[in-house]
Amino acid sequence: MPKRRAPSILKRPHADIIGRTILYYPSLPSTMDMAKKMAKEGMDEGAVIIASEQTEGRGRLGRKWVAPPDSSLSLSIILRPSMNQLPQLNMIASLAVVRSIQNVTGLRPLIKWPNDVLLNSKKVSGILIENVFEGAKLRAAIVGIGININLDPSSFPEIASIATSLSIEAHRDVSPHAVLTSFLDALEELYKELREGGNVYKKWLPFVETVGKTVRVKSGEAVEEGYVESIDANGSLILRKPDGRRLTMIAGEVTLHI
Ligand code: BT5
Repeated sequence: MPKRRAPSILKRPHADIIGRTILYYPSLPSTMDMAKKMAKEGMDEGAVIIASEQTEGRGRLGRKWVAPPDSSLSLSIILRPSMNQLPQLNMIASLAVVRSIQNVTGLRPLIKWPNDVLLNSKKVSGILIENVFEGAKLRAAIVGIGININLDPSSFPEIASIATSLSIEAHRDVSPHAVLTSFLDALEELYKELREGGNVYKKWLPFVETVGKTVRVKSGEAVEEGYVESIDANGSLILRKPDGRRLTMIAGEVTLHI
């Protein structure tokens, strides 16, 4: 087995929480697992684990996340929120991705419920949040972010028709470092707001493209169709069925805009 190379340690001296410590690895199976391990060992809140290459990058439900070397930003952040802040973590993470893309490229991304960031209706970023519990106590939330920077999706048949990258949409090379810095700044601002009891939901909702569409949503074995009336402050989808019934869906895949 190849020996894992030690990370470079970077600092953001001006940071209060996010990125006071940044560990940059040339290659990891997944930044999620390294961040989880470190969170269990007591690593500070806000630590960022970045990998230039992930050999087993993952999405939700064990799906694969494609991120060949030097094509993407792949990182996980250790946060220690309270239980009642958890529903808004996905919101602050996706909003921070949106803001960083806007800042660096001038493009206007949208959010597809629950966790995709889109440009021109194609996925440019995905977010994965995994919680670490000790008994019933929340020890940490690991926020994983993948952003396609210079990725060429046409080389990967499984995502060729659904994915895009910042360089494709901006028609130029995009600096991963610029996106990273802007993302960490945005996340820090939003996380502080969340901790101070601010309302992130109202800022996030206008960027969600799924509201007002007629969709098919798959959640576990269940498949539901209907009109998306709204998304509530916990991030659940409010679906109006053709028979008039209203459904609240906590998680799921929007597979089709009918
Ligand atoms: C996600 O899952 O979108 C969450 C992805 C999180 C990735 C980050 S990278 C850093 C950290 N470490 C990890 O190991 N993971 C996190 P989900 O909603 O389940 O979407 C997965 C689906 O997105 C796949 O089944 C593909 O269809 C598609 N996909 C895979 N790679 C992609 C890419 N690079 N760009 C766009 N779509 C992709």
